[in-house]
Amino acid sequence: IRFLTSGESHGVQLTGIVEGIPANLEIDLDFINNELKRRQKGFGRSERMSIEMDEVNILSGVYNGLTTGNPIGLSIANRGQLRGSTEITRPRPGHADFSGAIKYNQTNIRNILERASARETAMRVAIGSICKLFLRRFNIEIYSHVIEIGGIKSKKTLYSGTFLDEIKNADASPVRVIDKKAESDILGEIQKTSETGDTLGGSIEIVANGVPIGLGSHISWNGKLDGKIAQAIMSIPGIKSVEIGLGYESCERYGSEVHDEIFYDGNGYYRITNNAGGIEGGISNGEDIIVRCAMKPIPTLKKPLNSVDMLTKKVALAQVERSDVCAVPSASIVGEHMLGIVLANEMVEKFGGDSIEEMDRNFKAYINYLSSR
Ligand code: EPS
Repeated sequence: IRFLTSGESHGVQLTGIVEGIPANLEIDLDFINNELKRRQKGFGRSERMSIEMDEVNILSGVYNGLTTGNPIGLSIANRGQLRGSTEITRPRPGHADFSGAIKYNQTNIRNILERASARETAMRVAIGSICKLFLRRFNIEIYSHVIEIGGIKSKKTLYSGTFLDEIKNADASPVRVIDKKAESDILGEIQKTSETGDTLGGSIEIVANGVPIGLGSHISWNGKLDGKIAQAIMSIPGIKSVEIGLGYESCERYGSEVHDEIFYDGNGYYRITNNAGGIEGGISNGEDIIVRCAMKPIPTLKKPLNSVDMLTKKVALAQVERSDVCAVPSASIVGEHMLGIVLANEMVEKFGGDSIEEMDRNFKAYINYLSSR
């Protein structure tokens, strides 16, 4: 599966093409649009989110509600369009502004920030939704929740198979935090931060349930599933670290406290811990895949940091744009979709996929094989 997006934050529309989705997959438009709505929510987003009503248009590759195997063309209109705005010459520290303007030889930083904007992730969610529908055909589901914002931590972190039902319900919280006390402290902190003109980051946990043993490979560096996931998640704007399973914490423990012992009973192999986050040697091991990632605070500050006017070379305050105070809840939705795109790609690679029927056959044969091991 490969995909491409185009579009600027305040341009006419976002455009996407995804190739490699097998033929005869049912496309539920309401599901895709609901995923787009989930990304738009979250306490701390800018008023832009009350302007946008993200809805996808399917332009090609789907006929009578089923994929045809052709590349799928998609668009999402921007309501918040901008025409004839003034030039921006004062880069925001932490944004793509400075390096982008130099690299692409642009005097108007707007030409950089319009594409660097996380608006682009709306199209990734549309494409990821198609991948989620596809994964659902094979009983793979992806969920996420926010585990920390601005240093306030949810008590429910380090998922190890025990509270999936609560994660499934994270949409009920305006910040996608499933610990009520942390949720209320975080809401207060976002409100306070917005009043002081500052911004907040946080961290997220994403869980894929139902992934079969054997996606990814140990045989070459670029076939490793954890490597592919890390790249996909790190590509989400603002993400600064990615962990699989126990992640960083595993470097501080004995091996006997990290590795998940293997057991067998009449129903097959099982584990009682999942510190590996469902991946060993770059290969899925049948346990839930657990990805955690940290997002830095948004670089656009209402109370701007020091910068330099790149036209006059004089000291200046950074550009102030309308922006979000905190977009961590939205990033968690984008994370679900980036993980979905990676896993969908691995499923197609392993089970060959010109049509869903062909994949079903291959998948069933593999499940039979597993029961013989
Ligand atoms: C963004 C700034 C804000 C966000 C935007 C990302 O937009 P605006 O500058 O128009 O207020 O709302 O996010 C989206 C539009 C979106 O759909 O997520 C930025 O600078 O990255």
